[in-house]
Amino acid sequence: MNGRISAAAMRKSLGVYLVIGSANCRQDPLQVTEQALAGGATMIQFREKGPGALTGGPKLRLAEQLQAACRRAGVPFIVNDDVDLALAIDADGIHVGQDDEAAGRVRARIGERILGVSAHTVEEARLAIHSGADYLGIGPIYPTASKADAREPQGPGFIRRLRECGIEAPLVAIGGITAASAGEAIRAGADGIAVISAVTQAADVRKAVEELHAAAALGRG
Ligand code: TZP
Ligand code: MG
Repeated sequence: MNGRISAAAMRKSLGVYLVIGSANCRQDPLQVTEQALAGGATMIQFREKGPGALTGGPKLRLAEQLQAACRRAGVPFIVNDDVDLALAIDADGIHVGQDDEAAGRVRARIGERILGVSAHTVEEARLAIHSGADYLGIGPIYPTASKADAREPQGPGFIRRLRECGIEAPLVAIGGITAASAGEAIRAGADGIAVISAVTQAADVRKAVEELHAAAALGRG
């Protein structure tokens, strides 16, 4: 990529954003990723956390496999909270939470790669943008079983509030989102939806992504 990603391209890439790690999957994570890409997933985040999460060489090898699948599909590959790994494999971007390496420091280390930052308040959102975030992750919107230390669900009203406060940055809703709630999150002002379990736990991964796309499209009206 030449230069920072544009807001328009970023909004498109947030459409149906799959967050995935081996602890979330019932099947092989590479197969889940490939099926999700076949269903039209617009961006993939490698988030290797939780019980039994891989480290070291096995983590690196899985990252490289998922990255290769994303490259074949022409979809950005983002690494969660591991700048060293993101730089080692030349990932398209990195996502950090409020308890991870500070966004401004990460921006300085990753050059023009995509930077996503989780924000839970209007102030955190403003600071993240000021620090060089390309997009904000907002959530949990609904209750989630996929993140042990998740905060209280904020509801789609919080997305609306961010927009009312003048936050125009590309923004993705995360936490408990399913095809039944995707439209509501989009109508509240999100550019896209990020999911773990709605896709990784689905019996038919490809169909699950297609249904999320359809629900989000309905929300866009
Ligand atoms: N950050 C906020 S909620 C969440 C993360 C990583 C988990 C989302 O998982 P699910 O299964 O889509 O609720
Ligand atoms: Mg984190």
